[in-house]
Amino acid sequence: MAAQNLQSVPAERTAGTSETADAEGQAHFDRIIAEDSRIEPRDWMPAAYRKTLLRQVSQHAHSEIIGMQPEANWISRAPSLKRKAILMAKVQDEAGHGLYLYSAAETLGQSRDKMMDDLIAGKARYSSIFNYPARTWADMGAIGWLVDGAAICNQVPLCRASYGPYGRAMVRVCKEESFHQRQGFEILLELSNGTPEQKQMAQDAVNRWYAPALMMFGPPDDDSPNSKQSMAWNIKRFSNDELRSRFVGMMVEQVRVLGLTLPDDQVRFNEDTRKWEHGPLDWHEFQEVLAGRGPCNAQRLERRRAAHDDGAWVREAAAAYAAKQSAKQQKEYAA
Ligand code: FAQ
Repeated sequence: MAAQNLQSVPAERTAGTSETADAEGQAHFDRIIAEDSRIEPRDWMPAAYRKTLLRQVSQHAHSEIIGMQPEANWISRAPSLKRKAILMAKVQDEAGHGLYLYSAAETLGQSRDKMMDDLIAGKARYSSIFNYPARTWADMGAIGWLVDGAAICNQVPLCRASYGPYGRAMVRVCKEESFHQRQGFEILLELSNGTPEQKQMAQDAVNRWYAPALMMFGPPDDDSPNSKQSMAWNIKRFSNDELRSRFVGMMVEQVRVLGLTLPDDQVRFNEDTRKWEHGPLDWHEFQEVLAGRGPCNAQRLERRRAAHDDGAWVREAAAAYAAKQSAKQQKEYAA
């Protein structure tokens, strides 16, 4: 992991009140990036860096929250008490990830209320993958194995992201995602070793989630407008295609242990490039999902809005309690 940035720009420089201050801030920022060290919230940072991070971190937070829905759908229908308990724990973990990420995004100067308003107004992005339906219990396995697997592949390098609060949040998120991936793998393994119908159900789920999971890594490098700059700023460490190729390599090994197959007869290791290759993906479908026209976009947002409305009294109660505690503390300090 990159060394921590202990040396920060003094407060008067961070305000960026003069051109000199900005120039000094920029020089400090450039040095931190060149040293592969960390930018902290108190540091001066270019407006475009702040904007990019806010975009990525808030989208990531929204993904975790919306991502609870396909699995929450199966909590009441889990095949045993043990499976129900495990699934509930996993879905709760995703809520926690949203919490860490919204907190990290808040350090960039955006309020959580504003981020939430953008999400429920349909103005904010979240991962394409969560707009696909979870049709059978085997989908819980496929989501854990493929979706959490893709998330780990994408997010382990983000533990070294140049923005301190994001990178640190990612460390814990990745640890928890590893548990999620194993639970998904184990569900598929059990189904694969069950009756022929159960094995078929596992294979069908893998067939349905494979391509959307590959598209989670984002558009091909040639169509990825943000990658170059994000990599120059040490936010992203690898390109979308590079991570997608690594993911395919991981899945090729694991699917054999599962006794299943990947629905892609063009997967191969290219000896010349030393990279895994896969068959064509439907990027038109990806763009449709991003435009809000995926199979479950409307349902996911509607559910999120309803949950937000239902939770209003909890937020009000929590705010009233916090205000009371703070007033009590002030009184104690004054005494
Ligand atoms: N879905 O130029 P790029 C999880 C957008 S968490 C929707 O390549 P960038 C855990 C992109 O925003 C899953 N939109 O963009 C879990 C941009 O649009 P904009 C979420 C996408 O940022 C498991 C445009 O396309 N993970 O799974 C997607 O350099 C199970 C051009 O793209 C993260 O968010 C997409 N898949 O690279 C939870 C990881 N891909 O903003 C519950 C952090 C691209 O300019 C259950 N994020 N777009 O309007 C990242 O690593 C990056 O943001 C990428 C995209 C790689 C997603």
